Amino acid sequence: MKNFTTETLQQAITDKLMIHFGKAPEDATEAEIVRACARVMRDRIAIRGVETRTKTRKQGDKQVHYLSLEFLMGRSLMKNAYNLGSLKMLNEALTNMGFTPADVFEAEPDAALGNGGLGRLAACYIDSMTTLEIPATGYSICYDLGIFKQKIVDGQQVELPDSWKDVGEAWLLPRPEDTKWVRFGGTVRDQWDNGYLHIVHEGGQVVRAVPCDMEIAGYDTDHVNTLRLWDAQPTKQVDMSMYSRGEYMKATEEEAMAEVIAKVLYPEDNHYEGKSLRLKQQYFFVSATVQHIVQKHVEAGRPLTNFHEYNVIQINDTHPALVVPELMRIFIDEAGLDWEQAWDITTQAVAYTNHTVLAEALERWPQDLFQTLLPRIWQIVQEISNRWQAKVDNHFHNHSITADMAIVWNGEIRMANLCIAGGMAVNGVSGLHSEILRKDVFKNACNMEPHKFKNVTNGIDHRRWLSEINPEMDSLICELTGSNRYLSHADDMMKLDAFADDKTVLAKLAEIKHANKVRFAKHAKKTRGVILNPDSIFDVQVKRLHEYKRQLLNVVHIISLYQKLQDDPNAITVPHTFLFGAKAAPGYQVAKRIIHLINSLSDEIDHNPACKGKLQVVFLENYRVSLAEQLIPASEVSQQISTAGKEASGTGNMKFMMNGALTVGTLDGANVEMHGLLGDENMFLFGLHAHEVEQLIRDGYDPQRIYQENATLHRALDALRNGFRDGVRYDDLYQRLVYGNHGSCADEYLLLADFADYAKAEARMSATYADPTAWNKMSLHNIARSGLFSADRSIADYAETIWHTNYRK
Ligand code: 26Q
Repeated sequence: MKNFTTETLQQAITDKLMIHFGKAPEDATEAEIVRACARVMRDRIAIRGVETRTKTRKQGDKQVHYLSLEFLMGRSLMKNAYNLGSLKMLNEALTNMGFTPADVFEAEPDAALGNGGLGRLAACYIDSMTTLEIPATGYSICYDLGIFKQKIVDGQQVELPDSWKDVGEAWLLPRPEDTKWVRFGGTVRDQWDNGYLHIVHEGGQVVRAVPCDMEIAGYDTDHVNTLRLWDAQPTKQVDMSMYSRGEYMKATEEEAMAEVIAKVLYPEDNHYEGKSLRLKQQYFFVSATVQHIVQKHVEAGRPLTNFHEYNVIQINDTHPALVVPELMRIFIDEAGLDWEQAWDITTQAVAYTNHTVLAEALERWPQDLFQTLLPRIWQIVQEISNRWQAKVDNHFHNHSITADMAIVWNGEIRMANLCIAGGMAVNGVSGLHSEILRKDVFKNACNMEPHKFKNVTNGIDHRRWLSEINPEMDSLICELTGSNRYLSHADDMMKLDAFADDKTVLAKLAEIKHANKVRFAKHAKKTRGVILNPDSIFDVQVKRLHEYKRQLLNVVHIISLYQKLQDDPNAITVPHTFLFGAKAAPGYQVAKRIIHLINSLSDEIDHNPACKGKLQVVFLENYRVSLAEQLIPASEVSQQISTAGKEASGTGNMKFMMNGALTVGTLDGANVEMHGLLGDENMFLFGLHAHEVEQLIRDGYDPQRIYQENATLHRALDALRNGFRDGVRYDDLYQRLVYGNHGSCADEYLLLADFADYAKAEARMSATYADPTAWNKMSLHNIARSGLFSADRSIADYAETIWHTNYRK
């Protein structure tokens, strides 16, 4: 199909505006323009979608089904225009119509159907699967409300609802003809029918799952994939007879229960909560998805016995783990296969990605809840559990291993063990993380079935996270590598290494960074009224707020710098701006206190004249995908300072590296791979290694001793305890670090143990910054070697080692 020209695009947008809003371009608001543009793009992509599906069906290609409770898509307008090769035309068309393209793009709300890393990963992967022409579908829930909007009021986080759909819905294509029905509760009984035994599940409540599709265009390809978002609707219409009987509330009850399922995304990141509604969400989208996949397979005229040869189901963490019993249910209850056949197919079709080793994030559902809500699935899970336990017993003859690997145990269902038993592959998301899974978290399972355990290091959509958001850098890369081939072959960026001693190139690099900083400073001033100094180091930590990510270590270090500056006004020679952005889960009190602290410290430093032009702390409200897109190209230092062994991979680290920021970090997650590419000389590593963390905790960690022995740290922690000029004290955080509080052990994440080395790394970083040539050279090496972290590489790894599908090379 031919590309848009500026004229055809402009005409199409104008037509949409008139048809949908009855408006001429000059009367349209920016939001209306966004919706019109989205519809135009959507139509174009939808046509290619039809062609793609026809081709896939004809060729009988194996399909990938990527299930995730989260897809953190962000904005789509620029992305789709970019992938369709129409970004230039769109810019021109908008300008011709009297709009400022940047303002139009800025008016699109983020589709924020995710919390952070895991959800954004799914979004990057669907782009790469499409670009690599893998027939793939993403499945999730069409939440009304995405992750909450964060407001800072008096230094503290306040959550506001995020209704993204008013505008965002323009991307969605409702597909009522593919509606599925999902049953909750009720009873299960056996029934004999013509000599056959049937399972009958009846009663309870049936919810309608209606697909809303978001079509996904790939880069430089006509291939289109679909992100299928299930919306929940009541089956019964509101019962009018109840109304007339005066049972007004009861009449709307069922409707309310159905609709609440797709109401809101759970805002906990890396933390499990055993809420009944969450389990409903999981089964709702899993059941609708599995019904759909099996139906399509059958409609293609194929027997279920080869289901796994044509379908692979990748599950994003354990959240969609119910695919295992749901496949079994459909194969057995609906298709009449016997248990062995059904198990054989299921365990060859499902693959599980683990994203965390934090104990509090591992899903374990209470049996009572599970049994009431999903009676038939519960029966199947029990059978799976019993058979698995027999297999484990038979292999190890060891009671504690049986307990460790059990699926149902002590009145709980352990979803990770269900995924390991019910799938053909388990992968971690970085080398270190996969090693920890094999040697520690899942060591017994790995002993029994080592072939299942794989690693696929995470990656990011480098077209979005580099080319699209940093166009000047994109031009420089194209110029230096001789073409734009790097867009589909990220390893081409390696060619940049050859320019490490080229003064002109290094100067150009510095110039681009500075221009991005100025642009970001303008944006920050316009949107939030903060004044940033573009001639200071932009030192950035943006990610969800979690103790293991150690934002507090960064803060304590800044306090120590502040105190140093008070002793000696010349202590800081390179002006330094520390930028933070983070949402805290609404119920995570400690995380909220840390946000408050950052704002207190920011205020303190702002009011101290000695800090002027030298030191600044800024908390950026409502950190989200679209803010990251503006901030990352302007960043110079990337803080990746989690306690070693705790961050499964990290993906923000990759985005910063690709945009030329230098990392201050621990040897954790994918930082380890980064270090392998860069060496000690191109990043600022510090801190304990994962095995040393383990060792220290085994030997008995004593933060009090460190507090007593390190005078700088002692002083900084005392200041934290007493608080700053706003009068808020942080004794609770102090206690947590030094003595332990609320039953937690002191300093669980070893901030104090790593403090001294962290301060040294920051000092090395500042000293290097003072030498622009050295800095720019390191920056260049970072960009050059970041190609490994393209999601295209990750997806190629999945295709080769787990999915066994073809892909465009
Ligand atoms: C589970 C049950 C009930 C409610 C919520 C949850 C839940 C929700 C989100 C549990 C975990 C998450 C998110 C986890 C996550 O984002 N993990 C991150 O995944 C990234 C992609 O692989 C990694 O880079 C990060 O290291 C990892 O922390």
